[in-house]
Amino acid sequence: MKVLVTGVDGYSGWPLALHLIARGHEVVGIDNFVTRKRVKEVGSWSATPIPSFPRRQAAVKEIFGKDLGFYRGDLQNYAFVRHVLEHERPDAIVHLAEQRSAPYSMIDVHHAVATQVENLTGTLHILYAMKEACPNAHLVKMGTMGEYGTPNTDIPEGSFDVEFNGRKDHMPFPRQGGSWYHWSKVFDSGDVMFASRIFNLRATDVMQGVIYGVRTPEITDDRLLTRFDFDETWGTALNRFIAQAVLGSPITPYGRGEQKRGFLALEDSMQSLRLALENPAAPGEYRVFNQFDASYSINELADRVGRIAAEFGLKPVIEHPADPRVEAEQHYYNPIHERLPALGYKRSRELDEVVREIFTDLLRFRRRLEARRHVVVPTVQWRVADSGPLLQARAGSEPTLNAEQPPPPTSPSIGSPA
Ligand code: USQ
Repeated sequence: MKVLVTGVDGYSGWPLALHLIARGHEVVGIDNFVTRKRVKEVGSWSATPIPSFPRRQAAVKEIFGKDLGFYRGDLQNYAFVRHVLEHERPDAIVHLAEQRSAPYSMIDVHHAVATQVENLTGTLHILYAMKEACPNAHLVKMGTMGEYGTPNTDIPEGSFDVEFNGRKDHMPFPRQGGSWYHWSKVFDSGDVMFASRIFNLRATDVMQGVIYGVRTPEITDDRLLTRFDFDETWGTALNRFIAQAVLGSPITPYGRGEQKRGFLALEDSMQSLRLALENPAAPGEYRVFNQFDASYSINELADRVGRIAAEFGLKPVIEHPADPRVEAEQHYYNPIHERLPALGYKRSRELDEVVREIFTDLLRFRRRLEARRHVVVPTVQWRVADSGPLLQARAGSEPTLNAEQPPPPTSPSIGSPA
């Protein structure tokens, strides 16, 4: 199968390309390298050294003996998107190329707008280009478990039966995003669902939990490493906790630490996406997969990291800073996840073994963590509009809007000293 992966240079896109190539699929990628720029914008970098994309392609050729096709370009440019789809006519598209950080979207109005404009525009461009160029292709769209929020009920896979005032229907489950980023995914979901109906497209919307880990079996060489972010904006809680332990910095579960999320190892996320690709939705079908393995509270993650850190001779302390986010710090959480197991999904990695693997890698790259140790401390407050302390303190730059995107109309103060 020929698969187009948008965001192929990213944390998930890169190992997905390797995973598919290793299994005989043809992969073509798109990226504009905006994540590399934006991580720099907050003064950070990947703990793992990431080669340039041409060097990544050369490593794939050498190690797998296969070509990884690539287009450098921006999904904000419809002519570009249509050109790629017309030229490649892929069997499937895995759409990962979105601004993926909730904290980044909460910095100020400009980051909120950039997140939503880019994410929604890129998705709409893909939907229209699919209609014009490859209407039989299957879209696997990366959404997030965070679209549902944390309701006090079980969470179905996308939709549920409702009875109201004596009448019944099957309807989308209510979405309650917890950041401008999460809302962009909610709006995307509505657009993909609608497009599948009017354009008769095949679509799978993946509600993915928090991914952890830095390795998959295909990453056999340092040139094939995927990125590992640990700063406040781009690093997820578990990745950050391990980096904090390596740095001797306190581990920071926010607030009461009883926030629960669904988690999935990187390798199992690749397995899930491949299963979705190999078992496509029918024409006109919009289906939703809840993609995670197990739920943990943030306190459980912190405790595990602390326990496993001791095996490496580290003695981290756990501190609870006030929660900078606006979120429930204690809540019910029980999402259903049955559709992927029904396709043959089996969990292959346990949390503890992956945490040990991350420690092993991060200790190798400790000097890269040391060189950016200031970025692990949380500074952004979600409650205060336009505070922008993170950018002012660290970066001194405007958000990196994608090419062809006009600058925001009023952004003179982002990161500027005045
Ligand atoms: N948290 C801490 N301490 C930290 C960092 C985070 O307690 O130092 C807490 C947050 O307050 C939150 C939880 O950990 O309650 C998860 O935060 P996170 O930064 O690990 O993940 P999140 O912002 O939810 O976003 C990540 C990915 C995003 C993906 C999402 C899946 O960045 O792309 O969509 O996980 S989900 O969480 O299911 O929405």
